[in-house]
Amino acid sequence: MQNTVTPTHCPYCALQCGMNLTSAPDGTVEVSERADFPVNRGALCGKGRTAPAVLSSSVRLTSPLVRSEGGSLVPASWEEALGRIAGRLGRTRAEFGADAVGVFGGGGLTNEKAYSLGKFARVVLGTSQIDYNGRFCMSSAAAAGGRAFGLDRGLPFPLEDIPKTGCVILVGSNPAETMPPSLRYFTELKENGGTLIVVDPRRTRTAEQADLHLAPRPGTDLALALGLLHLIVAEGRTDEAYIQERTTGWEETRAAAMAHWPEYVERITGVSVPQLREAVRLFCEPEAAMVLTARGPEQQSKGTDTVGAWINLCLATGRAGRPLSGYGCLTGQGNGQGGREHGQKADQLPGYRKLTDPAARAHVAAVWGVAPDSLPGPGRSAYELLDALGTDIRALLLMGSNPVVSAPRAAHIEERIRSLDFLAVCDVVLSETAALADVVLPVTQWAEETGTTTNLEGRVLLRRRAITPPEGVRSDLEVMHELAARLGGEGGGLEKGFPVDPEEVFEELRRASAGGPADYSGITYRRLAEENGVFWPCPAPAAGPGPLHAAGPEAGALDTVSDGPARAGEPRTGTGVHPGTPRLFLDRFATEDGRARFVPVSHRAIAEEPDAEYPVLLTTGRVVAQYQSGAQTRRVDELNAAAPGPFVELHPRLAERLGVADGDPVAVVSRRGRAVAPGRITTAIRPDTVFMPFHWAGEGRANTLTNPALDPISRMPEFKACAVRVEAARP
Ligand SMILES: Nc1nc2c(c(=O)[nH]1)N[C@H]1C(S)=C(S)[C@@H](COP(=O)(O)OP(=O)(O)OC[C@H]3O[C@@H](n4cnc5c(=O)[nH]c(N)nc54)[C@H](O)[C@@H]3O)O[C@H]1N2
Ligand SMILES: Nc1nc2c(c(=O)[nH]1)N[C@H]1C(S)=C(S)[C@@H](COP(=O)(O)OP(=O)(O)OC[C@H]3O[C@@H](n4cnc5c(=O)[nH]c(N)nc54)[C@H](O)[C@@H]3O)O[C@H]1N2
Ligand code: SF4
Ligand SMILES: [Mo]
Repeated sequence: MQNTVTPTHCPYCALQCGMNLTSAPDGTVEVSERADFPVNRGALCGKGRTAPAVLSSSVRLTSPLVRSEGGSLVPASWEEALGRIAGRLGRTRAEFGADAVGVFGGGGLTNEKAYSLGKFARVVLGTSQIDYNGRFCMSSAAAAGGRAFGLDRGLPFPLEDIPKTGCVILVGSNPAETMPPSLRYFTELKENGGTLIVVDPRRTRTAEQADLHLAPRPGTDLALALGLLHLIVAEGRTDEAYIQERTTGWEETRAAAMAHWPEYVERITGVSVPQLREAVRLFCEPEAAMVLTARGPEQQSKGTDTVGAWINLCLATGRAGRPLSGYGCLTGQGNGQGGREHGQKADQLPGYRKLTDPAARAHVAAVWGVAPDSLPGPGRSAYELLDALGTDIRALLLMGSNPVVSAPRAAHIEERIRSLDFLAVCDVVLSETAALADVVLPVTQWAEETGTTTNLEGRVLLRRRAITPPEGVRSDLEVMHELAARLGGEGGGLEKGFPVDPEEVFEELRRASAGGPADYSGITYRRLAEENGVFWPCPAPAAGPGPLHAAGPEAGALDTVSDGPARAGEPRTGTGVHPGTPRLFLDRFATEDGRARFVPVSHRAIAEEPDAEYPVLLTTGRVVAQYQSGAQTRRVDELNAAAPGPFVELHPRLAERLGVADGDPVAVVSRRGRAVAPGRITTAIRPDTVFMPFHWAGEGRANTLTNPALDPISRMPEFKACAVRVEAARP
């Protein structure tokens, strides 16, 4: 037997780097460079390089586990484990109603899984109580993008446009640690004469590359953007012709910005007026410019308005919907983009449709073969759902998240999870959350199964199965198929709606998304393999009159039909095949009148300002060698060697006041709890702020401290700013 080489993509972040996997007859798997994939051109970070370590049976689950009479998790057969889950979910539903059963998904799940999970909740369980961890990720940017542009796609242009623009403002984004291969785009920007501005309370490895680093107090990005807009107006740098032609609502937005004087903004943010002026000059002088946000400004209780303020800055200067200009959000998880489009979100149906829209319900219900009235309405957002566990929600099915580590106010959420009547978790490893479950199902992962993801550029990608999974594990799709069979009730047969073949699921997803904002109907597995990804929207040419909503057309039907009417702003080819849409909004925005909408916003404080008792600000985030809750990467030796545990980053002045030396244990106390980790003293952070990464459980868990105050629109918790007290933790 020979080695086989399979081109595929990394299991982790939203860059979805291309890689080749070589599997040898003896079972070993190696990652090698895949230079033909344009996004990373072969480069990988340490997490991607070491990803095969998590395929090893020594660190993962290979048998279902059930909770024994004695209270411990013991191996069981699939038959028994699936039977228990179906029995308990069915009984909960019968006793307390369908909404007593909750479902929690993840932005790391493939499109096929996310789609099936949303369908499973609504069709099999009949519950409205489904949401997912993407709510903790980029939901504020999604809400602001939808509000301004009528459509939310992470980046409205490919990464390859970045080096060609004149200036990029990166707001609360640290790609040097969170997407290392993407740093090349910013280096090339500078080589081409463009400038990079980084807005971050810490002088990160990314900020070190910047021409200008602004270090605002955490939670004040909204004021900062308003101050910049004020200066843009005062200096006569607005693009009046563009505002006239392509936007609405400027007057109110202008008035709101004029109330934010630069000196006032300096007082709120700590960024000096000369620095504000310099940022305006760098942003406005070139022909084209971009603003990119990530979790810094988004994970705030005013994240939607904050992102809105940065979008306003782009609109006022004519820097959106034009070549090499625009606003974009750098999504986070492997399928952070696709995971938010196909129905695992509380208020959503596939194709980025709204659950409250009667036409959307009718279309999707027809694809699913159910009555539109049978679809439940919108449910609760992620934190609200987790907070309701053990009260309204008695049983939970969880797939693709580890909230015991990653949810805000985690000790409370852990307690809520423990109070459930029943918890079932599908995972690759025994995560901290899986360890609390009544039944754990071991599932296949990236290299062992085929599926699609959608990267931060809106590029839909094909991950291919490269190796045979170990005995004893099954795919998430099989789990849903089997549970549908057992929960189908009288007549049964529901499992037919949950195929185990991912391509079959994708074919149905195409039909369900057809005509929706995130239209995948023109995308096929074959195209994805041949074209190295396709950008949505990519509609299939309409087959005769009327939308593609029949429940039955067979796999090939959508791509053999002739050219239908083109939608405004979308390129067409003469072949009947839509080429996909790398760049959005160049002719018109996705709003009804085609214009972008200014939304007037004003500064407001964070939900929990420091006071005498809790005088310091805590912010949280990531380090390069660990991923998210660490469930996967904490099982990789090389990554643990590079990032062995939690720490508290603090300024020398604060350290001196507390009497702690580098490496001493530091206690951080908030109204939610107390965490202890070694201090890491650095001038790279503001003296009024401490930083903790959130990748670890136990004593150093950052989320013991964080504040679950929610943004009123996106329902995003305020991970990036809360009030704490910091002390030396003497043993
Ligand atoms: N190594 C690694 N890479 C990852 C991940 C991972 O866990 N580890 N996760 C992936 C996922 S899901 C995501 S969402 C992305 C996240 O990617 P990023 O958004 O780049 O990551 P964070 O570290 O959460 O936050 C970015 C920066 O925001 C800064 N910040 C904190 N508070 C504020 C504030 O109030 N304002 C501003 N402007 N900045 C602030 C922090 O100092 C930090 O440097 O990364 C993806 N890539
Ligand atoms: N303090 C603080 N907290 C944060 C953040 C922050 O910046 N600060 N960031 C937030 C953000 S942006 C995010 S995205 C969340 C992420 O936090 P989580 O939602 O906890 O995400 P992961 O740690 O990636 O958890 C994914 C789980 O699914 C498993 N898994 C992987 N692939 C599959 C699969 O195909 N099927 C199944 N069934 N399971 C799979 C993994 O092993 C892991 O246990 O954390 C949020 N929490
Ligand atoms: S940057 Fe992201 S996608 Fe690329 S190798 Fe690292 S974790 Fe994987
Ligand atoms: Mo994320």
